[in-house]
Amino acid sequence: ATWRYAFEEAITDVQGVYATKFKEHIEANSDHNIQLFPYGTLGESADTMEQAQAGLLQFVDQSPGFTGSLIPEAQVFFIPYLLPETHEALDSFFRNSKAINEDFKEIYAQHGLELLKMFPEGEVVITTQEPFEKPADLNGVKIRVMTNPLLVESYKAFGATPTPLAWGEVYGGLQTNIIQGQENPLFWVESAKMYEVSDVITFTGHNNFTTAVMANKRFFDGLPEADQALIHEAMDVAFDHIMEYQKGLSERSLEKILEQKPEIEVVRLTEEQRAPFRAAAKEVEAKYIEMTGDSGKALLEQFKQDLEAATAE
Ligand code: 6CS
Repeated sequence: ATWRYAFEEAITDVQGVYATKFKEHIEANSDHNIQLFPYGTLGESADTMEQAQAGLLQFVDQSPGFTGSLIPEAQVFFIPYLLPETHEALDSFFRNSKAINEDFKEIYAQHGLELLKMFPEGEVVITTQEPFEKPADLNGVKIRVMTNPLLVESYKAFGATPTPLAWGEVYGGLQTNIIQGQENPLFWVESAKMYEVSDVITFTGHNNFTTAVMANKRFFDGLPEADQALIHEAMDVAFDHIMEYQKGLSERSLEKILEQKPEIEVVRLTEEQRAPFRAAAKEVEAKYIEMTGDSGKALLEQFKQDLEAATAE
């Protein structure tokens, strides 16, 4: 059969590289074909999620940044400074976390989705027009965020004016000054040419961009066991590949950005400067609990336990 798989980026970006590896493994080991739909070919993230839930797509990559209103618990990824910063700890966390591999799987299943894999895409930086080093510097600055209620709370706690927008509106919004900043990993700042419409890149260390790949659950449940096993195997192969692929990716992307725009200002907030942003995380965590209740609270506890295990290694 031909299976349709949509993702939120170009074929040469992290989600595209992941999807390509998955496709190669499936096609090399079965008679099935995977048809890939990069960003823009089927609409925005919200559109492809609807298509996956309706069974028009068999696979979809949608980041929790857009899943937050459908699945409130998925907002846990936007509590600032929660995820570890090192590659090793992230790798271990995503591989071994019970919250991710069991608890979230159940939660997504309630929405007709078979969660297959979550993986990190890279450290998030903030791009702006003016430099900032403390929350007060962000007062009145409109920062675009993905359409995720908790991400809105994060940027409020950071002192900014958050503006949730679909991806397609970001470049134009920066160009016309409807927004003055946005957050994303460096590979995306480079490939989507965010640097053309931003003057400052700031490392705050507050997050890593997480994404999720899932299948339509009815489709997945109806497959023979051998196909289900092959899909899981291909997801594992793609995960290994993408973790390897990401080594040095941020550094390479920053070099390319600096080649294109040498005058862009790169700021790395010191630990001291990060302290008030770190402190804001408490407030955001409280909002998360408010929004998700007992289910979110239990998930966060498991999440923290898994993080501890991953960073202790
Ligand atoms: O900021 C966004 O909306 C986009 N960022 C990334 C890294 N991937 C896809 C997403 O649409």
